[in-house]
Amino acid sequence: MGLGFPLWIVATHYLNILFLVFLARSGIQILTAFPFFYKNDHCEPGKEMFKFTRRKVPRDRLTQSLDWELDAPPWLALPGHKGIGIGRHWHFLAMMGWVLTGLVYIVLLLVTDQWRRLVPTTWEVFPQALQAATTYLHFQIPPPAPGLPFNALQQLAYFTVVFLLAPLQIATGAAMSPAIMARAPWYPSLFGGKQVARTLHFFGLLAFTAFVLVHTLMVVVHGIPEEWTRIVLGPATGVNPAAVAVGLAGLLVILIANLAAHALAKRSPRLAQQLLAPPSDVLQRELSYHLHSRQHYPRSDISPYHWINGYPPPDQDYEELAKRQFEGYRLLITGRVETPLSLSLADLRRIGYESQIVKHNCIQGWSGIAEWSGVPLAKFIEHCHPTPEARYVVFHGFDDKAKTQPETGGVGRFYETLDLRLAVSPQTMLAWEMNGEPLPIPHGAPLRLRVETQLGFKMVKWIQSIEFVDDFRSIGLGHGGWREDYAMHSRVVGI
Ligand SMILES: Nc1nc2c(c(=O)[nH]1)N[C@H]1C(S)=C(S)[C@@H](COP(=O)(O)O)O[C@H]1N2
Ligand SMILES: [Mo]
Repeated sequence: MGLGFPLWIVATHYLNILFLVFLARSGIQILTAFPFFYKNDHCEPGKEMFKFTRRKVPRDRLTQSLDWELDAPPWLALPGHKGIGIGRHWHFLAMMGWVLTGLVYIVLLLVTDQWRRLVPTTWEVFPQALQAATTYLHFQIPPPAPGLPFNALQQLAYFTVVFLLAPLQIATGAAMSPAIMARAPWYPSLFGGKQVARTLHFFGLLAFTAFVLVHTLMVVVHGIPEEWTRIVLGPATGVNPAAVAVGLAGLLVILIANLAAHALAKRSPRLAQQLLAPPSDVLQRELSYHLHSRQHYPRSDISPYHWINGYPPPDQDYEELAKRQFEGYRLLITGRVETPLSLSLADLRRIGYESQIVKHNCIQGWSGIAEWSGVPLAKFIEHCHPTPEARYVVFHGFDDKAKTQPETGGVGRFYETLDLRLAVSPQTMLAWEMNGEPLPIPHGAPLRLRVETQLGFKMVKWIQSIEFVDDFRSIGLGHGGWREDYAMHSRVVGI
């Protein structure tokens, strides 16, 4: 049997194009949220490997990472502008479709003899590929390799993309997940750390793009109507106008799908969040609830600079407290508890005290290592005696986002919710010290949350009160947190 294109190759090839387009465009959206690339996980301004902004990060005044998010052009990024929330939903949805397509493809390759198309079975492939390259450089088309529908250079290129580039792209993607990194800090180190993994992930995008461009060019060079017919019809030879039309229609569907994705994000970001997020929410929940944080970085790994996100509360009541070193601070505990409580920092310290040196991961892409000390949340919750109806813990900040981040149009005080299950997981704590000092105001004084398997926005700073609830839908806009309400993020963020 000749190694033509069976229908399943035609189908997986098409799905691959569809998913790669969505992956690339949403990936660009995500990376523009933090246009700096670092060679280590400290992300110290001025020490970038490269960056996509001319502006310089000031070191003499407070600056939050959100102020550095780019306004991504919608023709390039999905959904465009500052749309990382919906960009992530598209990225993870397309990722799941792409991985599934890839698995079906690989399994079918192996159970048929089609794997011979891609896997070279002789070292001769290298000199033959070189020969083919030379022929191309002389503007001629090399003949197919013996027994193959294409030449040795094509075979090598396809092998590299399927068996090296694609797995590497998945591996570097996983190396950025806070849940995976919290459970297995050695894993991102395989790539030289999270920031190097992020850079490699971006280079992977460039490599895919280069491959697609050259591959498309080659289809044109090898003779567009015949090659095009084969892409659609498989082993057919000659030119089939109907097949050419079907192929073009396939591309048109991809274009329309992209336009529809933009329209959805623009008309109803909320609907986009609710339609697109559920599949990857399942994955994020699995990771977050089953991978427990066990990070113990040495003190020498503490970052010399730690980015912030969220500006301190500008209100008078908060400033009064800060002026007195938070002496009068009382943490209020309300909701579904046997008795409401009001605790001072000294009270909290009597409940428990632990330290942890861990890596923080912001959804925008930056990281930083610090030591955080305070009371483990599991111990604190025991002390609060929540009633059996309590299912979620809500953390309310002092900061009114209408004042500290007016450009989003969001209102109300910052808040986030945790499922009780996640709340009692290891290394989740209420911290009042950072790097052995009282918590600095920009990092959340007097009290902040640490949840080490999650992205940074879950870790509420400037905590004013903690509420146990059986349902979070009546709080804020009802989606489980301020960033879920206004930035369309998912409520559980282990990736
Ligand atoms: N109250 C409050 N907490 C907050 C935020 C905020 O805006 N307000 N931003 C969150 C985000 S997006 C991140 S990444 C972390 C950053 O923590 P850091 O500023 O201490 O580095 O805080 C989180 N906690
Ligand atoms: Mo963040």
